[in-house]
Amino acid sequence: MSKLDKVVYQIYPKSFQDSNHDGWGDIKGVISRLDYLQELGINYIWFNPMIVSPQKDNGYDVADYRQFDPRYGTMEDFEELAREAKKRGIDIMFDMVFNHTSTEHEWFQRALNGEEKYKNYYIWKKGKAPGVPPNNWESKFAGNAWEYVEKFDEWYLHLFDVSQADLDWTNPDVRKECADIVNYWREKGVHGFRFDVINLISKWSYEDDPNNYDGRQFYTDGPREHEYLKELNRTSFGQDEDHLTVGEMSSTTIENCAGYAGADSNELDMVFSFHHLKVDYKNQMKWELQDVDFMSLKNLLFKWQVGMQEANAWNALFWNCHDQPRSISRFGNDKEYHKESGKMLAAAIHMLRGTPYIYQGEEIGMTNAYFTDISQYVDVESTNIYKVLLDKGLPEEEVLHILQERSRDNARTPMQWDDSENGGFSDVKPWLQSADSYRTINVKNTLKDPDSIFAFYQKLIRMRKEMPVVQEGIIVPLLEDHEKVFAYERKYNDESLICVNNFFAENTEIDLDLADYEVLLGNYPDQKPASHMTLRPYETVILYRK
Ligand code: TEU
Repeated sequence: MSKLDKVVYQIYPKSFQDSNHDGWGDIKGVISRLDYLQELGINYIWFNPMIVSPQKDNGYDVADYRQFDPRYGTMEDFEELAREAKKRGIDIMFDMVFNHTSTEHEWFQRALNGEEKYKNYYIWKKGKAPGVPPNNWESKFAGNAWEYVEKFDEWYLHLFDVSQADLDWTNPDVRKECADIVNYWREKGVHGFRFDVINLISKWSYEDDPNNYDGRQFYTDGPREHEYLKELNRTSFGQDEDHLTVGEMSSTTIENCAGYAGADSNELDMVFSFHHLKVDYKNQMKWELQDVDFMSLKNLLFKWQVGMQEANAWNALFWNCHDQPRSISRFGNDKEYHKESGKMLAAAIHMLRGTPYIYQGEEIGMTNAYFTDISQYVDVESTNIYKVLLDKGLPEEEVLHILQERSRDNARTPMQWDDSENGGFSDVKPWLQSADSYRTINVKNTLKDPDSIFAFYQKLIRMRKEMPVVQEGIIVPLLEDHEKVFAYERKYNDESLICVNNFFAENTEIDLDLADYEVLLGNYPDQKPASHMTLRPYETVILYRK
């Protein structure tokens, strides 16, 4: 199975490297940084969408699935990128956004013009009464999820921004269009695909959410999900032996993911699930802060690891992506223990069973942006919620604090290459300003330091490439009741690998039968395996026995 030794690196192209002095990252910029990625050792790059889009949601509002947005470059640039990447043993994964299109997409425009064929590509309903939407569902980006179109006296569904109209997957023409798009990119040599919020494409029904919540129970993991994914697999990427696919699953369950990413289910290779990234949400609410609930974090990671293993299904492993605040600021300590906690988080996730994803800048320990003014934010979700929270009566200071912790822009600030202005991302003002930390946390400094977070990631990646126990070993949770340590074993034939991780800034003790193990890797120089060990702040140790 080809996915076993893969490590995927996610590039947010708008923020990676500008080559033509417009403050906007581009394909040529990526090409100029491929040597860096080769040095890191990754073998796949997932690109967030670079196709034509009005950028209301940074490319997740697609206006043309087959053309690059000229701000990123041309098809020739892309072909050069693919060639240059291949030379370095790197494959390419594209993001397919099929739950919705931009309202500027030709299909939606033709729908608005009254062409029945295209109107049927989207989801339209009558209102409950004049001026009253069809139901009480809420958009993920705040406000009601329906928009009224006077011409039809009907409302269209948008689970995300009002400019992102949901496609109607019950329509076979829509399914065919999506498969054709995947096939178009396959012909261009792309064999990796990430499917955006793909478990929202099949809706259950359109009734009111009785709990006055956002309605997700009626549009998540719907009745025809597995059927649609099997069909897409059959009619597109499944025809390539060497494909790599991952579905982004919103509020899903292990039972459903066992199908989405089951070894024999002919749907996808793996899934992103997000339960472990909500352990600092108070009452499950993204915009209500609480400290990380470490025991929930542990339990969720174990539950998914063991649950997916029992189902013979496969996880994508990650702490970061373009929608999440930076893990080092969230689960680590981005000040006193920057290096220690950056490495610990890396080991904790990379030794698990599944395929690891590294989000740009994670490998050098990039931190949250710590913006102090709303004018610094660009993200539509952040700017919308800012208004909503102010309207609710929260003081501005508190709202800004919430955004510092939760805004998606924390992940989207420019990649930090060096300590020159804008961190070497661009020599003009970037579309989103750099985080101040670029002055010290940057690639140039990192590469000078043999003991860097980057060097640690290189070692973890090499271990996955070389060690069957990392690729295929079964997972066994350890120290399940320990309140500070996340520990587990991977077993493969006679081999055993144990990874222990202290998630706190204080020393803690562990008792494990480790006397005949050797230390493979750790973030403190002098750890000795023993049946009783003291782990220092954010210490990680990877131990091995054959
Ligand atoms: O995200 C799906 C999604 O629901 C969340 O990650 C979302 O960004 C956040 O939790 C809302 O609170 C995907 C993409 O990754 C994201 O960038 C897009 O904005 C979204 O779909 C719409 O296409």
